[in-house]
Amino acid sequence: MYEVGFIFDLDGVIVDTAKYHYLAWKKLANELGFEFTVDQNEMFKGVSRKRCLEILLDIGNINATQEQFDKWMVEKNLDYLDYINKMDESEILPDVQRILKYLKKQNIPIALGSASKNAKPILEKVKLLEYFDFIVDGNSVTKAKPDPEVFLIAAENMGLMPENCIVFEDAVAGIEAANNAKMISIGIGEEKILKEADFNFNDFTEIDLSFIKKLLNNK
Ligand code: B16
Ligand code: MG
Repeated sequence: MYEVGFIFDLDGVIVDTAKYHYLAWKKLANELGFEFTVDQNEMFKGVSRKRCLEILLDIGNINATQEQFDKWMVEKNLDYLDYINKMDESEILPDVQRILKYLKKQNIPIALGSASKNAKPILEKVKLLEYFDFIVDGNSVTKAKPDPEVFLIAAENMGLMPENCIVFEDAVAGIEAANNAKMISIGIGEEKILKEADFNFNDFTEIDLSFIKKLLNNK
């Protein structure tokens, strides 16, 4: 009997929704009269929608009233949802299903730990919802990553101690959150960016089952 659980971030780990967030934020920036670049979009990864808009308005040097702020949050999300609604299984990042299937077969609890308030519809769209025993997302938390709240709630839901949880993350703030939660952090993406992670892989194709088995048996 294993006593570990796995927590997956969503954007950048399971699917690449960052490109859709980018297009929706760029549209808003352009409407407000300034440019928003792909490089600037890097700052938005793993960051809550509200914080993203604050950063965007800083970039554009725009002072918004509360009413405008709320309106732009809604507008951006509606544009983002237009992209999400067109998603299907082909957008799942390489080999994510292989790892999820293996964990499911071993009866290992699986949770989602994402900052997104759209996590559930996205998992439904790409037909992965059934793999997840627990969904902890932007609707469940009050504090954003790097605060460990999202992952600690996932651990609590799985009935596990944080040190027995393993987190897959693509964002610096997410790795920090996992480390702050005293969990095992696995960086998915560039090692030089995610250097604080306990382990690093460019993507799931690099993760073989012997590595997962080792994580399972070390506990
Ligand atoms: P939403 P993750 C994050 O997802 C994204 O990386 C980040 O860019 C986005 O602002 C945030 O979700 C909130 O998303 O607007 O859908 O609530 O990486 O934590 O899965
Ligand atoms: Mg992410």
